[in-house]
Amino acid sequence: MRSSLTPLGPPVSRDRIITSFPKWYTPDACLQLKEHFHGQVSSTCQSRNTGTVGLRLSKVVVVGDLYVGKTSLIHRFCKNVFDRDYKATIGVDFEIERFEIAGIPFSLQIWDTAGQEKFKCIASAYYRGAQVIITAFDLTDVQTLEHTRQWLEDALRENEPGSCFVFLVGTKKDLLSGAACEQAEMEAVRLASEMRAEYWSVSAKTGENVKAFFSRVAALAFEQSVLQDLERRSSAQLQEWRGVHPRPRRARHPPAWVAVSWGLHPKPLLPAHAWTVPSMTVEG
Ligand SMILES: Nc1nc2c(ncn2[C@@H]2O[C@H](COP(=O)(O)OP(=O)(O)OP(=O)(O)O)[C@@H](O)[C@H]2O)c(=O)[nH]1
Ligand SMILES: [Mg+2]
Repeated sequence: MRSSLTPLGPPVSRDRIITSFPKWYTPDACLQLKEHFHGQVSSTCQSRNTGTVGLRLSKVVVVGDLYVGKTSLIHRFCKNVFDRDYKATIGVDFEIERFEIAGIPFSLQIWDTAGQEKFKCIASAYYRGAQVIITAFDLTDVQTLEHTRQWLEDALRENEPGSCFVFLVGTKKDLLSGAACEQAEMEAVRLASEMRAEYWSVSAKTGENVKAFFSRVAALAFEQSVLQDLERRSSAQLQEWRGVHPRPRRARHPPAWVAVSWGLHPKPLLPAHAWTVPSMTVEG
């Protein structure tokens, strides 16, 4: 079954339809603990009053060391494939993924960047304007976790402070189990809290948590876009209203000294002593 609400292009596939707010991976490192869409967002979606949200693309940038599995994660989600062979990303690449969230069409533009040092300057040119930054590391390689701070710092530098949702994603979950997995996740959750990021463990190989993760990304980005759009429209309306109803100008009175010297003011406004002419002693 497919939804037919999208105004542009073919309808979105069923597994891209989000009706309830997707849950976090762990409450110890999550961006929002709530379980429902913001009330204002729900009512705006119900009345189909979401402005241009459905027509815009929300930019998601995926960064992290080479070989951690950024491309594999994106390909698993967008194409449902997994390639065991490593093909380094050269510079950048992107995919567009369409959703229907609370009945409204919404699209993510997911940028896959190269982890190799020699491509870093090409990739960093694409960080600007990100609504979501995903910093990926390999759960089996602690060094890649340590490097996520630097990747995040570089990506944030190109964006307005506080404007991006940040995710920390541990990849290749299928390669770890039991205590080793718990240990790796514990360290990652600690770092995620410091980075103010939401933490997720995923496997591109098995597909574990991949859809749930991107649904969460899409829902948070969507909600923020709707709220920002509402805010933009209400401030535009206010400006317009002010244009039609200009503020009454304050009555212009002449300054007090003019009023006094023109005799408009019955009494001097300054204290009496300020008006006293210094007495002159006439010697006789
Ligand atoms: N077992 C396992 N291997 C994975 C997983 N994800 C990726 N890999 C393997 O890890 C290697 C690197 O994956 P890529 O997705 O190409 O890594 P990347 O981060 O895009 O690398 P760069 O483009 O160089 O930055 C490949 O051989 C993948 O098959 C996973 O979830 N499980
Ligand atoms: Mg790649």
